[in-house]
Amino acid sequence: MGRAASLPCRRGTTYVTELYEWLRTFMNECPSGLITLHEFRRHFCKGTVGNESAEYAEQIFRTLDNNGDGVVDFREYVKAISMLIEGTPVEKLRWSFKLYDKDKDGAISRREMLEIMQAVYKMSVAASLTKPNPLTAEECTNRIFARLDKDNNAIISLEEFIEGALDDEWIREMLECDPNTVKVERPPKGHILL
Ligand SMILES: [Ca+2]
Ligand SMILES: [Ca+2]
Repeated sequence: MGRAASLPCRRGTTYVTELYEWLRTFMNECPSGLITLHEFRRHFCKGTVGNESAEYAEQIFRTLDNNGDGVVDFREYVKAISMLIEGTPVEKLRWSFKLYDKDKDGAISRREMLEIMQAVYKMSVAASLTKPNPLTAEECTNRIFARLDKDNNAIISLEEFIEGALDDEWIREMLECDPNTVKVERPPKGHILL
């Protein structure tokens, strides 16, 4: 893996580059090789205002912390980053699924999705202000649910999540949860609105 600055800058990699930059900071500041939620949040939220990014950081941390012991080691962290850079679309979607599934019950409820959407939205709000008629986090969650929840049982299973996202570029980009690429503008005319 080269330096973060030399990573290819195609769409969606900004987020990965950022994660990689944090890793470099951790290695300098946490020589124990372990990152606690507190440290992760401190680095993630550096220079940001409000607690939206703190909530989002917490959820990313939970996703990285596989065994839930409140500590992430460098190996877990590096594994996640290399997967986000080189993983297949399905692998990346599996990771995103964990990001949304806060209580780890294997399904995404509307509330779980809305919480993440709201956090990402608040972080992207500066960009969205320039766009006319942005969708709200609620509208966005509703659209994602209408498209992904095929059996209408008010939760999104891993299968529904992956199938639906592979099928629809807008959904996939939204689910990747990259605050840099999240599209909050309304789709162009002619696009089927839900
Ligand atoms: Ca859940
Ligand atoms: Ca369902």
